[in-house]
Amino acid sequence: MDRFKKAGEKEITRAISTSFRDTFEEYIESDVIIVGGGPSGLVAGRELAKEDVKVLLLEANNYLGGGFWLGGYLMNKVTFRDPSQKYLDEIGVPYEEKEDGVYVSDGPHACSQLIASACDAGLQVFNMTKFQDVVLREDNRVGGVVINWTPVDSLPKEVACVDPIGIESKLVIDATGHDAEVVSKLEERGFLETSGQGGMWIEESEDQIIEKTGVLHPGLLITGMAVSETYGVPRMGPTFGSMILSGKRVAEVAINELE
Ligand code: 48F
Repeated sequence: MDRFKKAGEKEITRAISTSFRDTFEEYIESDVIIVGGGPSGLVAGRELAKEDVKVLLLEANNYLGGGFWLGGYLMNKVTFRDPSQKYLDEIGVPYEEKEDGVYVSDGPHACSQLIASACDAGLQVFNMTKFQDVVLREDNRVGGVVINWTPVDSLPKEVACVDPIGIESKLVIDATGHDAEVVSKLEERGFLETSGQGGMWIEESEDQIIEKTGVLHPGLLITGMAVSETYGVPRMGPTFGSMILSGKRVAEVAINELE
């Protein structure tokens, strides 16, 4: 058997730190920052990266995927209503038709394949990174985000008083799901008012989410369940077609905005 090439602690640590530093420096300024790595954020990231947009996705957890690993009630089967299953063909996820126009995939397979295809397209990810606040410019335009490492941000202030940092972008996309974290920072400042989602009605909800996906405030776009929370769309429940198509839609709108 071949022996590993000689390289010890200092080489390994230097490789990690220089590589991280180079990437970090490159993404201090991006075209688009996506906050949240669930299905809508990942699709948006993939679509933007495919068009050579410089796009950074921030995720508070170590793992990406948000609610896309499970399909509801801890059952790991994810559903897609026609025509959203066509996106699964594009990223190579197998599925079967279980009800008329209702397609089902394994959650872990669909989720991991979406993550891989987004990274393959060129999406850059900072995980364990928590969005804290917005950067605001003239006329209250969103011009970036304030971030900290998740473990630091989660400690009580008395234990870890560590200032966050700001990174800049032309556009920010809120893909934080039910939390709608970026939107809520603008609401706290009185720039807009959200409604919170309505009672469950899957058929109505999915179409409304796509319709209302897009620009919410100068510099800020919204996608996925953040749309539902912002506009008071009926609760959607455990299906994912509109998360996929909302991610696609927000990427199209972002590209128009950048032009
Ligand atoms: O919740 P999530 O999957 O949002 P989504 O893309 O999809 C919603 C569905 O999964 C499901 C549903 C419809 O089927 O109801 O819930 O709209 O992913 C949101 C991601 O944002 C991250 C969070 O960890 C998750 O991975 N996130 C939330 N707050 C922050 C954040 C924050 N402050 N900073 C960084 N990431």
